[in-house]
Amino acid sequence: MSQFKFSVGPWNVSEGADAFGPEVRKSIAFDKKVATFKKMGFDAVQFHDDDVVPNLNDLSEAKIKEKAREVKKVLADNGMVAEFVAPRLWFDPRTIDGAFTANSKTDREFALWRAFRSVDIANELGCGLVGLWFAREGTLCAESKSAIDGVKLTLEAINQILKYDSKIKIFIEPKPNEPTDRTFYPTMGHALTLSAASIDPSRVGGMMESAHAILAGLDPANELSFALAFGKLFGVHLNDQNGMKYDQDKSFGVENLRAAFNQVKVLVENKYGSKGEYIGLDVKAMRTQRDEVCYKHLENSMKITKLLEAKAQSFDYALQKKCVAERDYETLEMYVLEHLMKG
Ligand code: XLS
Ligand code: MG
Repeated sequence: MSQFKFSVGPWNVSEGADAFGPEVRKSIAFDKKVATFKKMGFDAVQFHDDDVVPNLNDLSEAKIKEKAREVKKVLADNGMVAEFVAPRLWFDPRTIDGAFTANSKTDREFALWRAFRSVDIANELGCGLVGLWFAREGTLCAESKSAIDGVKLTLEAINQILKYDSKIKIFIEPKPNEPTDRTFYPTMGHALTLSAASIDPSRVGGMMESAHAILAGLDPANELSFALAFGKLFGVHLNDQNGMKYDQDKSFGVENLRAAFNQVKVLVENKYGSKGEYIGLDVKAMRTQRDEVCYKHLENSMKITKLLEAKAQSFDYALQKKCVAERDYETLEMYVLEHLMKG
């Protein structure tokens, strides 16, 4: 029996378009996706603000809340809940040059308006958690912004959100680049520094995405451990990445099995999930997947997580203790590999 509850966003089941080619699969209606997620064993859905309320820029705050309540009913009808709501601060023309760090004051005000609406939507969905992935908080040309001012502007925005709602919790999802050339917040260390500097550090934590850590040249399990050490791991996006290139959002564990095991093991050992946290997936089906098999990447990622969870639960800690005492880490390393390769 898994200790984990799983969550997934509707964007994980996409039509397969990429930067070099158009859509290859049919669109699937949101309520159909939710029903399938439930059948697959997911417990929660994670959202961008406009996944819940399309075209929210054109709606009143009251209408936005009303639409959010309709989605909450779809979730409830399927026995599902919401994990978090993330403002999509990278699509709108007013976020071309960043959101909280945009050079235009009116663009920064728009970004804050969207962040406040994500708080409203999260409250209507009953999840109380807002996710900030700083997609364009950085520069394409280093001289276009001051990184120092960027950090201060972002901190001010986080504080504004914390003041807007005295209960909302925020996670920051660090990523070193893409779509921007250099972000101001590449690692979990940057995320938790913003937390510590905020007006309420207890309500600001981190979300670790495996591929983002790999793109930063870091070890995902150690990024998790850094947040866990401070009791600030509010979420995860487990996936995988084949080296330093564009963000591939590959199925969890398919490229770096040892690194995937280390991630699951640190989550198991630290009872991740015992305070209501979810194993979130942020994975894309290969563009080659046909419509009939367009959920396979989610099924595979969940299965690999559970298989590695069983490996973590059957780990020989007595042998680990002996090898550490004898400082024989080669034997320990070989044990781990044999443990993973054993049927
Ligand atoms: C990018 C982010 C994005 C959403 C959800 O990796 O995870 O998918 O903002 O956080
Ligand atoms: Mg992600």
